[in-house]
Amino acid sequence: MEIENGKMWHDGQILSYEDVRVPFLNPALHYGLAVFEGIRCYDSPEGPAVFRLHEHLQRFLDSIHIFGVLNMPYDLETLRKGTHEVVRVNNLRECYIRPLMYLARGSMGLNIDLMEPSVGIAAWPWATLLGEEGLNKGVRLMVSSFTRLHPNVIMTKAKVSGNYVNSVLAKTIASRAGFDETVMLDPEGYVAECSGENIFMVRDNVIYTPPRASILEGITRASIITLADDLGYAVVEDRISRDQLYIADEVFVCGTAAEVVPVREIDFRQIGKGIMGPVASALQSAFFKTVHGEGEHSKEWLDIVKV
Ligand code: PPE
Repeated sequence: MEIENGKMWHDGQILSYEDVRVPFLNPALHYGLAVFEGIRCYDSPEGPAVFRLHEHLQRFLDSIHIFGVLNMPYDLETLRKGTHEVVRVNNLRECYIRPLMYLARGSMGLNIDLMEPSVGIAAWPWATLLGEEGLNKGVRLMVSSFTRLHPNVIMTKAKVSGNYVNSVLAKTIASRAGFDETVMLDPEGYVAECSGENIFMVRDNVIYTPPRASILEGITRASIITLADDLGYAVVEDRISRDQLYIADEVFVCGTAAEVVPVREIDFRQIGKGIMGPVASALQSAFFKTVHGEGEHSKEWLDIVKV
């Protein structure tokens, strides 16, 4: 499927992309007033399986609630049915799913109460974000000179499109400098997250990850914490400094688009042995088993699309 030839759900209808009319004078485009989700669907013996769809759609509604939009017209079940429909009409077995609520119509001022939301859900096949090689051999990170968002400037729990300017600034410099991703520090200088992933480190067989206050509460992150617990690892949510990352035995990052990716180098310092470590490897395997319907949590976490 060519991405531009797909069909999408838009305000309750299935349309081709070119049939969706987005007016130029729309506040979402001008001010970044939109909220999105990123969800993956994996092939499984029972059919296309959407990973933690309920949790993603709940976070979508939570983001809209945090953002303060009072006139969101769709509930979770409507969005769930729309998501299934998009996977079905595009004949997809494995894909990335992108719901977006955007303030499409109404006043061009800055008062969201004068704007009306529209919601679209698109889906397309999307390879793992940081590359197959990164998934196996590890990626290289740099610490960004941009600070991650302060929760009283832009709220980090909401996946608001405008927030991603911060991620784009950080990621673009890292890419131009030849790195795969960038680690962002919070306003106090502690490790927060990457431009599009949460981060974990391992030291003496204990897994550490930054606390939730200044990060996006990743659904992959929550899943990894559960899988780590199943495997008998202690997981500690604690502040982490950049030099604690440098001396970790292992570092790995995770997110819907990136999946579970080992880190082999940060700021030109090798991490651990410079290859995927045993903890990242065990968790990556458990994650892929689960999303493909073969894990202990598969039944609970996969929403099967009837084709
Ligand atoms: N932090 C940020 C800033 C973030 O954008 C993501 C997801 C995560 C953590 C991980 O969250 P979760 O997907 O629930 O485990 N980033 C999305 C967008 C990536 C993109 O490049 O676009 C994603 O992975 O879908």
